[in-house]
Amino acid sequence: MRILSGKETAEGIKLEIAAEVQARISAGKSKPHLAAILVGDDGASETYVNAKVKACARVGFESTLVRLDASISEEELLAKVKELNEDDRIHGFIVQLPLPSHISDQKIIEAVSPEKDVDGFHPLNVGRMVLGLPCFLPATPYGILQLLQRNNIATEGKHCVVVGRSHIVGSPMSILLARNSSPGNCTVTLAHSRTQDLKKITLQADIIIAAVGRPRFITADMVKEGAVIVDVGIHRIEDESSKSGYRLIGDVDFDEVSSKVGAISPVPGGVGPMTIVALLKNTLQAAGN
Ligand code: BQF
Repeated sequence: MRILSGKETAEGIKLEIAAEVQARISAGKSKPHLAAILVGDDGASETYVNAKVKACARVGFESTLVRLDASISEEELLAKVKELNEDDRIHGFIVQLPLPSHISDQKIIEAVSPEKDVDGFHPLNVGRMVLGLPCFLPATPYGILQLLQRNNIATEGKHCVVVGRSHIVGSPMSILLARNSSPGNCTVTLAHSRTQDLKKITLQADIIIAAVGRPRFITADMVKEGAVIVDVGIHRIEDESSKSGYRLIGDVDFDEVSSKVGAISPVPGGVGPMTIVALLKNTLQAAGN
């Protein structure tokens, strides 16, 4: 069994990005500049935003973190989005999700200028993705494509079962893997919570993308011997032996699945670091030539 280390793969990509930043600077161009809006003080969201800011520093990007109180109105947040849309110093920005329940995620997503939408969540970018036109790809599916490509996982003609149909992961992943490109050209099944006889379907998969959002949902009896498993899940479980009091696990029961499969991405250190690096790639793209 091979471990698909997102951590190592992402390190290599970060070196490439850092070199491109240096080349930009030598050519008298600006550093790519990513901004992130964080609303409220949800612990996990803070961790994710901090990881993005740190990654920017690692590759020589500028970054700006905009922290706003959880009680901010939708109108005030829209005004901040408009401000970032109009700020020429910022090439791309994200609004960390989820937002407090009194604010509409969709309304905020649609307010972000598509040219600065490095999360690729704006309907214009989603539509362009579906059509195979140039766009910002959503970071997690983009990161997974990079993980497969850079670890030489063959996808052409393979049966890929995506479990989970979220707008951020499952749905775009199914579209990207079905495209006539590389990685791509998969026969894709998109399974979800209403799928009947899921095990019968996952047992046919050459590649499983586990993005259901349930801890250890994919068990050994559900996977074909030699299959490639990409675990998108990220769950905190109590762990008294760890100094934080918790540890991270995925949507796949790694301990029982790993001995049966051809390759598997771990949690942590799998898809997560690839998501961050995909955001960096989008930001570099947003900065232009
Ligand atoms: C790792 C995310 C659910 C909901 C909103 C590295 C990240 C995670 C894990 C990270 C995620 C998950 C992010 C690891 C960003 C991925 O070493 O395993 C990095 O920072 N992520 C997010 O911004 O919003 C989320 C998951």
